[in-house]
Amino acid sequence: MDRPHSHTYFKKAQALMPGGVNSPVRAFKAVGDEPIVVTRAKGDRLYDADGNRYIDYCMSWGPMILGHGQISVLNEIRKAIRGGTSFGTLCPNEVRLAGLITEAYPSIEQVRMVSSGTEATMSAVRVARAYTGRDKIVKFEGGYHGHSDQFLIKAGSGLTTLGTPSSPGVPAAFAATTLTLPYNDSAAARKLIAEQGREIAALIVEPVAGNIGTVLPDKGFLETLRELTAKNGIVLIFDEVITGFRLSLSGAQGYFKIKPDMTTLGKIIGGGLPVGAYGGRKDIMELVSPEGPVYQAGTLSGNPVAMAAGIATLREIGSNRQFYEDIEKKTRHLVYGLNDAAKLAGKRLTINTIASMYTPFFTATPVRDLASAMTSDTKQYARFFHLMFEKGVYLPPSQFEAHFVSMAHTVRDIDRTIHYAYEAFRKL
Ligand code: KE4
Repeated sequence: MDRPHSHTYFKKAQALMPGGVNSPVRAFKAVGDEPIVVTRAKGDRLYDADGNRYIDYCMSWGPMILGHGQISVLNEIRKAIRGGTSFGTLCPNEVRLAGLITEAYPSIEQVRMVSSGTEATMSAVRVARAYTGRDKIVKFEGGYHGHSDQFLIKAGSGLTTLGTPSSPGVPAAFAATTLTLPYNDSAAARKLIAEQGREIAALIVEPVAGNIGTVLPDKGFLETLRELTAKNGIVLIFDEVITGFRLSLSGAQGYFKIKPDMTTLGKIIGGGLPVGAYGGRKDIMELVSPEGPVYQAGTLSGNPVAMAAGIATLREIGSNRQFYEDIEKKTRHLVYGLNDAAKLAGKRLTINTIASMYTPFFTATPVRDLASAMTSDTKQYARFFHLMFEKGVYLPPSQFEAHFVSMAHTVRDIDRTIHYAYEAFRKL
C-alpha cells in the first residue's frame, strides 16, 4: 500500500516525539514498517493520510465498542462543547456518568473519575495500601495495568511486545513490593498468599487478560482469587479497563458473577475521550480525599465533554437489549471463519475469544498464560499483519494484544476479512 503522506508525517513525528508516537504499541515496531497515520474514522473503518481505508479490529485498543464516529456520541459531544470544554468544578455530567457506572456495577458503591486507566489503577492500589496498612501488591505475568512504576514488572502489552517486560527507571525498592504470579495458576496463588498474605495490600488482575493477547480465566481461577483475598484481608481489584462494558453491562464481574472489592475502568466509559475510573466498597472509597486522607486529584477529572461521550456510549449500549448478543454473534462469525480459513490453508492457530474480543495466536499450543502465549511465532504474526494490512484490514500491530469487534462491523466486512485471512494463511 502506497503511503507517501503517512511517510512524511512519520518522519516529522520521529524528529519531534520519541519513536514518532505518543504510545509505544502504535509504532509498528513488532511488525516492522512505518505506522499507520489515520486522519479520520467512521463505523468499522479507518482512513489514512493517503486515502487508504481499512477495516479496523484494533478499535483504538478497546474504547470504540459502538464503532467510530457513532452519531449519538458525536451529537452529545457537540452539545457539551457548546457549553464550554472544562470548568474545574463539579458538573452534572459527572453525576450522570457516576450514576450509570454504580448502577451497572453493584460492587462499585462509590466511584472516582480520572483521565486514564493508568490513573485509575495507580490510585486504586494507593487506596488499597492505605486501607490495609500493607505495602506489597500482587499482579500476574503479562498483566498490564498502565504505566505507573509498580506495574511495570513482568508486564504485558507493549512491554512484552518490545521485549522489556520490566522497565528500567523503577527503583528496586519499589519493584520489590510487586509480587508476580503466572496467570491461571491457582496453586501458585494459594502458596504465595499462604506465605505472604498478611503483607499484601492488594491483588490486581485482569479478569480476562487482554494484554497477553486474549486469555480467559480457567474455571475456578477467579473464584480462588476471591476466596484467598477475602480470607487474608487482601483487596481484590478487578482491572476492567478492557473488559468493563465489553463482556457485559457489568463487565467481567457480571459475566462471571464474582464481586471484587475494587474495580478499575477506562476505554469504553470515555466513548473515545480520556476517561478512567476506580471505585468499590464505600468503606474503602471513603478514604479518598477530600472525604479521607488518601490524596488523588486531576485537573481534567470528570471533564464535562469527556463525560458526555461516556454517557452517550453507555446509554446507547443500555438502550439495546440485544447489544451483547448481537455483537457476540458478529464475533463468533468472524472467529469461526478465521478458524475455518486457517484449517483450509493448513495453518495451526489458537484463537482465544470471549464476548467481542479475541486474539489469533500463531501457535498450536493452548494459550492460558504468558509462557504459553510466548510459544507464538511472532514473525508469522507480523507477516499475517502485513498481508492483511495490504488488503485493507488493520489488526493490532502486536501478537500480544486483544482484537475487538464493534457494533459497527458489518457482516459484509467480516466476510471480506475471513476471505483475506484465507489468502494470507496460504501465503504464510
Ligand atoms: P491507559 O492509561 O492506557 O488509559 O490504560 C492503561 C490500562 C490499564 N489496564 C488495562 C487492562 C489496559 O489494557 C490498559 C491499557 N491498554 C493498552 C493496550 N492493551 C492501551 C494501548 C496503549 O498502551 O497505547
